[in-house]
Amino acid sequence: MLLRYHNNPIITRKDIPEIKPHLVDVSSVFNPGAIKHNGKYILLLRVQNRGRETFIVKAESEDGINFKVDNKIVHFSGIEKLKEKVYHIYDTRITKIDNVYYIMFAMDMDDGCKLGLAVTDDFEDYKFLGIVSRDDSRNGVLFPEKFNGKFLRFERPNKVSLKGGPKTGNSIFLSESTDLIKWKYVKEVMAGRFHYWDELIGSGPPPVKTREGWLHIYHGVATHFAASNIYQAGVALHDLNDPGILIHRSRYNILEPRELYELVGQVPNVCFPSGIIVEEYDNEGFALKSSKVLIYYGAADTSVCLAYTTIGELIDAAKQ
Ligand code: M1P
Repeated sequence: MLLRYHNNPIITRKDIPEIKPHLVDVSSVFNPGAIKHNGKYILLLRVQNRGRETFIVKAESEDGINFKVDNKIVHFSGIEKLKEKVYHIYDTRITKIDNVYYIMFAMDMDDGCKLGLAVTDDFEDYKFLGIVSRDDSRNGVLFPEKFNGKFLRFERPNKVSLKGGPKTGNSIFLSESTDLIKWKYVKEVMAGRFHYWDELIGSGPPPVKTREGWLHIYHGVATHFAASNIYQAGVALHDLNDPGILIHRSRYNILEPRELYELVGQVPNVCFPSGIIVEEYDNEGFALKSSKVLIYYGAADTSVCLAYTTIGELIDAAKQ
């Protein structure tokens, strides 16, 4: 039900400028975090070079479609002080809380994949705040407001090992924190539905506040096909006061690999939603049902694509 931008993909490897020595003739760009800052659309791209090393690069746009990619790599200052080796940083999710932007991402390290957190107020200087998960975890998304003085996030512990593949997971947890650094699980909020489109799951972009609940786009992976795992997007609604309560969850996916750029690439059959921009909120901070929504997603772990919808359509899809 999402409407693909007719000229997808909007960013490919060819749009990444040469940033010596790390990014020269890059292989792929995908899974961006997204947010609007000072009226501009910002993406934090995951860019891979031919060594399969991953770097984060910012892209900026006036219209959400035509992006200019920076000619420098994002540096999270302070990360160099970590004693542990960080192999890759990837899959950023951006949440604005009290006028600053928090960026949560996955970090591949010797003892698995951890969640990392950084902060910026201008998308020029970024400060690394720390490793913010003890367990192996990915797809951490912060809520844009506190609940009874506590920060909340959804995250997806990596407890499932696919044959021949990296560790992944089939349940999304709600976690809480008072300082954004130390987190504890509150409860499992969603589990994979075996035999259907979302056997493995993970949150997509950060949740959006609507009058009908927290709108939560997530990715689901169908694993019961011999040749390939199929990554799709779906949507759920959670209780406004207690997001640990799942109210609705879409029976059908809302975006699945159909176009060539989603079917073919570094990892075939992948639509991986990671960024959302909602254009209109009411004066109490709820997304308007009529608001246009831009969803940015990685296609086949190779390029960045855009799809449109509205808040009303997403709510209807969650209820189906
Ligand atoms: O290759 C598809 C995706 O695989 C992983 O997804 P998940 O986090 O659900 O396990 C991630 O590596 C993701 O970046 C990638 O797009």
